[in-house]
Amino acid sequence: MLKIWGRVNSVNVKKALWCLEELGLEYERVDAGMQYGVVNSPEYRKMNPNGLVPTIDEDGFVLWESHSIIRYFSAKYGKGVLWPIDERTRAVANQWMDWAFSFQLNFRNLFWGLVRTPPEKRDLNSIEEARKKCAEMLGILDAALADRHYLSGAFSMGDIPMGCHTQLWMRLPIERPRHPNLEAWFERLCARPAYKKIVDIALS
Ligand SMILES: N[C@@H](CCC(=O)N[C@@H](CS)C(=O)NCC(=O)O)C(=O)O
Repeated sequence: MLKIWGRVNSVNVKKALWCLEELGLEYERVDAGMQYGVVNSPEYRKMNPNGLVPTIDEDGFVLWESHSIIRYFSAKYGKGVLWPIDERTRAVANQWMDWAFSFQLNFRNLFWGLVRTPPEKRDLNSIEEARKKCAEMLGILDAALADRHYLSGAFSMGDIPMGCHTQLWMRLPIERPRHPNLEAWFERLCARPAYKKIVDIALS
């Protein structure tokens, strides 16, 4: 049985879970990270020496790094769907997956500042700086979506990481510039049952 460790409110865990759900795979999820602990136990560190989530164990095959997990399962079970067959299309999907980590570097200050920091401890300047930088970066995504419904044409693994970050961006109580193509893409993602179940949950 496929096992995955990670709390449901982790954006990187959501990426892996959304992928598994899109592929219709059965799995057992174990709460781990933050208030659940687990990640510092010797057993967990043996699997994932980073002490981070997510980690998967598929019949003894252990893998961590959310985007590597997405790529592995997409290649194994989603050829022609999550895993584009055409090399160039797949390269574009990979490009957006890698870019999501650059976005995440900026987005982290915004999300942690507003959601996981008590109001009296918030650094409002750093939150505003992160909001502006994220808005600017999302302008790049918006432009890329001007001539396509999904980041690499048809829906693929390339949509998963930024799809998860975009949900957080859209649900935060912040000022957002209009990004019509991004908003339309987000609506398309929201129409997917797996996205609704795993990704579009309350912020915490
Ligand atoms: N690049 C890694 C980053 C993993 C990561 O930073 N995970 C965070 C949650 S989003 C974590 O484990 N934080 C510590 C915790 O939850 O205890 C990945 O994408 O899997």
